[in-house]
Amino acid sequence: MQKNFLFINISINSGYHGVNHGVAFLAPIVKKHSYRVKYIDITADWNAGQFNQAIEAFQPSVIAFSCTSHQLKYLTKFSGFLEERSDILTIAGGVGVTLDPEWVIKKTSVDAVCIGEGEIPIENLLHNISSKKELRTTEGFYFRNEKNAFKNPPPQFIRDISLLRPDYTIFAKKAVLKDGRINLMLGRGCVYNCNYCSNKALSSVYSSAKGYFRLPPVEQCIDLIKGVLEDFPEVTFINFLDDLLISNKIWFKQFAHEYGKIINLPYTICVRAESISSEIVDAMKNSGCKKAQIGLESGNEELRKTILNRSPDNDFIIEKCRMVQNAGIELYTFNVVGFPDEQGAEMEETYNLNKRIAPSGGVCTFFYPYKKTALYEICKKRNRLLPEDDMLDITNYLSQPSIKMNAAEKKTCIFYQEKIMSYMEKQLALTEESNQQT
Ligand code: B12
Ligand code: SF4
Repeated sequence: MQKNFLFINISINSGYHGVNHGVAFLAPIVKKHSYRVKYIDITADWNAGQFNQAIEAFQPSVIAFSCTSHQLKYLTKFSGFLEERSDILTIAGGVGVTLDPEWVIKKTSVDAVCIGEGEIPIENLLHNISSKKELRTTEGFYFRNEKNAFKNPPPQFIRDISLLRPDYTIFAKKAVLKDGRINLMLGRGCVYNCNYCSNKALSSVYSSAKGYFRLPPVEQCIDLIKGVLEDFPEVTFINFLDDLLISNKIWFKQFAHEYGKIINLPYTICVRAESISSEIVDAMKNSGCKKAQIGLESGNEELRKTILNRSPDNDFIIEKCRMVQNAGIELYTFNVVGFPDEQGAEMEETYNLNKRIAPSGGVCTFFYPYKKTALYEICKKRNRLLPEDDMLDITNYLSQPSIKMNAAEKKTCIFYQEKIMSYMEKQLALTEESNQQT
């Protein structure tokens, strides 16, 4: 039997072209089982001919799709092209699949779907394949059957992630490295519970979510980074995508110290106002942090607290942002408009909060209600959800309002998204100009 394993990342009009970090962590496990691994990033709406041509070139025995909720429509389409291929085992995983495995089993043609983190389920599946055991009882996978599905709940998530190592060599080099910059993830999960975010829902697929937020020991993180730098010696800048590296003060201070001493490359980090202190900012600065990204989401305190479940008030946020900026670290903000019943005046407050902070740049996206989140339920109760087919047509959160709105609400929402984005573009131009002068 061919031992060729093909990962397919579905990313059509997703607003992002880069690596899939989840797949980077799964690839070493597949390789360990002596498979040849290939990764395809589908970024255009391929027809059957294009799809089959790409498949034939590799002759896989397993095809593993990965996608977010925004790409599920294409999972249906592409897995449909493989419906007659009983020689290929087709599986799917990722955030979009984890949040609604029942939908995926019903509406797509994949043989099995993985719920939650894939390391243990993939290991078990490949083990069962090589030892010719019954696949349909593999933990963490729902298997399609003619009438219903074989449902095997996920095993407990890996508590100690210190030995997990991503393999970025499976991706095209231009996806991994952009102008010497690389994106990395060190931890898993989050301690907060923002109503619009999928994190809580992702952790709740486990029988116990206790300990879901995990950071490897500092030594292992440095080892992981060193391994990546051996594979990609051209790296000159690291973007850490983790939400919460600074949330554990003791861990972060130790990490910053070791990172500055051993890795010593400039980097970007995500921050939350609650975790910023002068000690943290000093540690960031002294270890080479050049940029920090903070989620403001909305400038209206009431909306932020009651609808988004984010508690700090504006003055507190501004004070923390100043601490970062005064240390000479560029600050970028994330903002969202188009929450259920959000008024123009509230979006104006988001604009005004940004003006008070004067960030080096940032983005403003449209709210999208992800299944199993608290805000999805709020939208449902308030009759704000779009019909399912319309939701599936929205392939990212950058292009359009994503809940039911009347024409005037929609116009206001688009107006403010554009207003905040154009402010960000101006701020970014100023930042670039001042960087060129220094
Ligand atoms: C880092 C990150 C990014 C990075 C990198 C994304 C990437 N593809 O790796 C950047 C900033 C570029 C990004 C972009 C976007 N992101 Co993002 N991102 C995250 C974040 C913070 C962490 C994701 C991550 O790497 N986790 C760590 C890895 C190890 O976990 P994982 O990806 O889930 O993979 C594991 C399992 O899902 C599973 N698995 C994954 N694929 C497969 C396949 C098979 C076959 C199997 C068996 C298992 C399996 O095994 C993996 C290892 O355990 C999450 C929030 C979160 N905490 O999850 C949001 C999140 C995934 N992003 C989200 C979104 C919406 C986007 C964008 C669409 C935004 C946009 N442009 O509009 C794009 C789309 C990117 C894309 N096409 O993948 C949403 C997805 C919501 C949803 N329900 O689908 C999330 C959950 C945040 C949220 N708002 O709730 N993102
Ligand atoms: S938005 Fe960020 S801080 Fe809030 S729960 Fe999600 S990952 Fe955590």
